[in-house]
Amino acid sequence: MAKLQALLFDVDGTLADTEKDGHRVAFNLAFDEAGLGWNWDENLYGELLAVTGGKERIKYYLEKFNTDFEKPADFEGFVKGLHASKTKYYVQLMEQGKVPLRTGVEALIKEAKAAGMRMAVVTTTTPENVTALLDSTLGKGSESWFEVIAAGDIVPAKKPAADIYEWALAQMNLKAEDTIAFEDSRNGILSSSGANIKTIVTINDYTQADDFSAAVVVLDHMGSEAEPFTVLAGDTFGETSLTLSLVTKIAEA
Ligand code: XBP
Ligand code: MG
Repeated sequence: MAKLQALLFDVDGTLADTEKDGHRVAFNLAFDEAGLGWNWDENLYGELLAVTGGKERIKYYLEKFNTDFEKPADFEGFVKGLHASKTKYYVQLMEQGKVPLRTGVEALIKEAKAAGMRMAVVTTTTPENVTALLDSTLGKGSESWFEVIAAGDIVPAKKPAADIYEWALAQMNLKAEDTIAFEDSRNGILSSSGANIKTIVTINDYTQADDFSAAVVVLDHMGSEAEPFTVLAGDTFGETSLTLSLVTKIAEA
């Protein structure tokens, strides 16, 4: 790498633990509203995370875990409507401040912003969800700190395909080697490394057993002075939190 020029952040599981207490809860509220009687408990949701994207996840659930469900004639419309309802509930949950940022995330983003480092969001989730999370955690309008929000259906093939990262790089007119990605899951790192982007992984309960052999560094979280990270793989040069200077060292090593 010549010089680090941009930080590319995944959202779900990386910036915040949105899956268990955000997306999963919102799906269940939408299922209740539609009178479906479906319930995605924490264990089942872990299995459903094999597939990224909410609409795709609903279809996967019906293919694999609820095969008796009689699909309505307009199945695509049904899934789309259910997913729109889920997004409405998710945004409400974020507005209520139900999900905080993970350790060290706010500090790194604020430091990068102050230093003029370019940043982007690269996620499979719906754009409204990104806005809602950033508004509720970093403050209204904080989305504008990110030059590009690569999200949702912007590319047809979601993670683990590399398309969303490649799309973000093209938008920013950057090469993979000028950037570093932050991910939390196997599907995420398959996507970022598929685009040849060095990736720092912060694991979570759902992803701790995933294969992260493609990561340059694997941590339990980004760390802070009060709560140092634990290094699970890779070299963090003796440091204990992901400052911009450490991220730059990792990226340029
Ligand atoms: C995130 C996801 C998303 C959310 C749901 O993956 O899998 O699908 O669970 O979002 P990643 P939508 O962190 O790898 O981007 O319901 O808005 O699609
Ligand atoms: Mg993720």
